[in-house]
Amino acid sequence: KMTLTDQSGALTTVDLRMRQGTLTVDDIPRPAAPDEETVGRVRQIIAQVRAEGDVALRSLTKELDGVDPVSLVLGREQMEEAFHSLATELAQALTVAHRRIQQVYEAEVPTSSRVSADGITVVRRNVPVRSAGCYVPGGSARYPSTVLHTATVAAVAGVEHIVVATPPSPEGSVDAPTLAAAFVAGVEAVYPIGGAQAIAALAYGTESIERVDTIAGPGNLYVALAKAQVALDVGIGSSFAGPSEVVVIADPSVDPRYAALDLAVQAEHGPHGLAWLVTWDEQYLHDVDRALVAYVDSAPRLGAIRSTLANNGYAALVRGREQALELANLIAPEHLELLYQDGEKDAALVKSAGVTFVGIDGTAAFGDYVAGPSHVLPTYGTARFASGLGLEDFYRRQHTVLIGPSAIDELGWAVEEIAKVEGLYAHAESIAIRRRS
Ligand code: HSO
Ligand code: ZN
Repeated sequence: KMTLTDQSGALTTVDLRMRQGTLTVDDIPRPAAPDEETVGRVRQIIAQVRAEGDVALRSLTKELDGVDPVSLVLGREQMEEAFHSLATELAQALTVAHRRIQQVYEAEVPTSSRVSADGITVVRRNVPVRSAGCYVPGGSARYPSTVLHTATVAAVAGVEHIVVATPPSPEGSVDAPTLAAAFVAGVEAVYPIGGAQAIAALAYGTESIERVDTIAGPGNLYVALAKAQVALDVGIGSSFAGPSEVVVIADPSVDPRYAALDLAVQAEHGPHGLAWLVTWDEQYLHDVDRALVAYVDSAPRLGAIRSTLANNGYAALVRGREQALELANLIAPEHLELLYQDGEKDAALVKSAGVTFVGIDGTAAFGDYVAGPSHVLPTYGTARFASGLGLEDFYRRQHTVLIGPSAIDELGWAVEEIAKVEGLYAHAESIAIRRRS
């Protein structure tokens, strides 16, 4: 295990400079796994929604969110009205963010492929799912940006029906910025329903809510557990977008207050986030830590930041860039910042991160809103094998195999050989009969 040396400031210091041998994934501290009781509660909620539909959605929302939804479905007119109610700057900001996300994904639309050899032609097509449900978290913040960062990707992928579920506002509706973002992104309906009950409704449908083919978007523990439980019935994507995480690799070429704030950026999503400062300069580590303490003391979201930092806030002292990147790859964070001069060439050495920001102005806040790539990203170390939300989350890849007249002569023998060794005689005979006639 790594030795956690002290927690005098905001971050727990980890000194890796003298460490011999390479670090492994098991050296990285991770938050604890969910308990059985929560898993069971989620199971009950899903069963209740499946059994009672709208009635369950209303009573669970009353019980868990403390509000009565004014309506279970909000339509395009309400979204449009919300959009026109916004201050011009906000409406423009949402529009700019939407346009940039759209540009990034339009450039990524894959071309279909076609390969012909030995009498067989294989065609690959990307077929969008018919409908997608975007889950947009609520809680202590609201997330119009998450509407854009999910629905826009689905729309570029060609999904015909896109809906959003999000926890209700205190009035039992959905706040105007979130509704407006849904308008901008071309969403068909917004449901003021959150948590496991929303996931159940999207997966199985109710009287008012049509079931979808795939669910995208981040969520809290309840949402994550609910997705895992409905995964045989609906697409849930491959990455786990849980509490926000950031690793900031920085050195004295950057104002320590920048690094401190960038740690606070993801920590303020709290309470279960993860924030690491990684540096090779001991004095700088203390400067950032001090700047972070100074910020946190007056921060509006002090509670969330503190709880993230207290549980999962680390400052690692490393020998240099190489060890910094090695550590970052093991942490496999949702966001990685190379906050120093000439970071660009190091970016190629990053293997495991949801997204990497390079440059001294490379705050992940750009990515959360306007950079373009979806901010729905793998957390909890899943960046080791998963990617951020992308077009693939809304496509099925399908192959069409055209067997031409010469294939029997050219390849039939190979099928027979392998079928025989596997002892699968019908397989072999389906070819043999054709070769004989
Ligand atoms: N940092 C979050 C996304 C977000 N930030 C939305 C602000 N609003 C997960 O990447
Ligand atoms: Zn954020």
